[in-house]
Amino acid sequence: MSLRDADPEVADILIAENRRQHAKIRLIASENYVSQNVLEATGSVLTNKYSEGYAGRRYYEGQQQIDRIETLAIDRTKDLFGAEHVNVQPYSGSPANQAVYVALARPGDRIMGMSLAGGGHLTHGAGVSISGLHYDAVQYGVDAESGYLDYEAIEKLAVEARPKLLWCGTTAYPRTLDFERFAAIGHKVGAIVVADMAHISGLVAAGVHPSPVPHVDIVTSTTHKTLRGPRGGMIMCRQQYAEAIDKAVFPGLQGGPHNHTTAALAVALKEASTAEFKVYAQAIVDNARVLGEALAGYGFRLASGGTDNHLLLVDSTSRGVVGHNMARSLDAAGIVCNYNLVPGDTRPAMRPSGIRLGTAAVTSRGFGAPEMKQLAAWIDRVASARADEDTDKDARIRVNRDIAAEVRALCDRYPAPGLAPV
Ligand code: DSN
Repeated sequence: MSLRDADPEVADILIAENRRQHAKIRLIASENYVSQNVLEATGSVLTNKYSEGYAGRRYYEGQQQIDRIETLAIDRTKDLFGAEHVNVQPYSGSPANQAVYVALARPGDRIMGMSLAGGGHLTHGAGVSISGLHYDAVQYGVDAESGYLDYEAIEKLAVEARPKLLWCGTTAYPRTLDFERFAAIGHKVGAIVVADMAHISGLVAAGVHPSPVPHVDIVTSTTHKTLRGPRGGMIMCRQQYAEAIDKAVFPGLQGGPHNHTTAALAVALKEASTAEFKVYAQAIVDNARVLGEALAGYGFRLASGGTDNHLLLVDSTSRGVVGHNMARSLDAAGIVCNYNLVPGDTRPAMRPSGIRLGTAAVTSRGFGAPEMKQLAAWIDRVASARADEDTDKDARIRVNRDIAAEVRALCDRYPAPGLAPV
């Protein structure tokens, strides 16, 4: 019996989400469209298997194929990134980062990472996460004026704080990270240096962003952002930390790995090692730059003045619209993003000044420079309608609805990978 016959309620939701993903433009910087082959591996019989432990050392029998797939994913990660040791079992990025704490720190130890407001991640020491609640977290941010990381200030803070772990890596920073500099700062004060390259791992794989692997002690990543794999996590480390990391992931934090995800990751890693993927990653960066330049031309202020990577932080108050309202209106116009704090923001996180835009997903659809300029023009129209006090609510709804129809027409010309035809 098909899913449609057995459970029409769920089938309807899946179809509606497929339609939404087709008909709207995805600018959420942490999302992407996986290939049909990655989807196929994700929805495979490997979801049926328990396999606590590691290849050759499991607590369940019947691991003949599971050991093969996990070893393949590990070997492909090592080849792609040049890592000494790899663990592909973390369920996602936050559990991967949590495993680093479990392996290498004790509750109460001092750790240092980038603040959420500055563009870091919750797990880098934010007060509301275990990383800030259970550890003595010292936080750095970006320079409020320039929007860039200030490595001298970070070094000064590290010398004062002498953290056990120094985190580098971002979720909302549009510029290249100097991992060599971070490693030098951390090692000078005796810290273990951890790079969280979740957002940029696809760019790193393609050589479009410098790799942290040669410089830092541990590298964590999600697998579903620019890397364009299934939702999951991974940890790479120097051999000296291998045993501690593996023990922290299992049995420290997790039970059985999600083998269907491991299989899909192996597929994605093979895709990411191709010449086509290098072209794709370069196009992500080129698209972000073109989108940024076009938005700046419409008077939007960009954090740090532009981008080197896949994302832009746009201060929408520069066009008279707070981030939350901008993101809501854009969604009504068929353009999906998230609202975000910008450097030096004095507004609360739920009503911040800006939006974050990423080009990984639209580049997977095949968008290029002309579509980026079109996108900027739509974003300008949405902002104008939202900011104009003479535009009443009905007129604004009409503007957004008109743009949504134009967006839909463009999306019809660029079907997204992996989606069923609509
Ligand atoms: N914070 C998520 C993002 O960047 O969207 C990832 O964890």
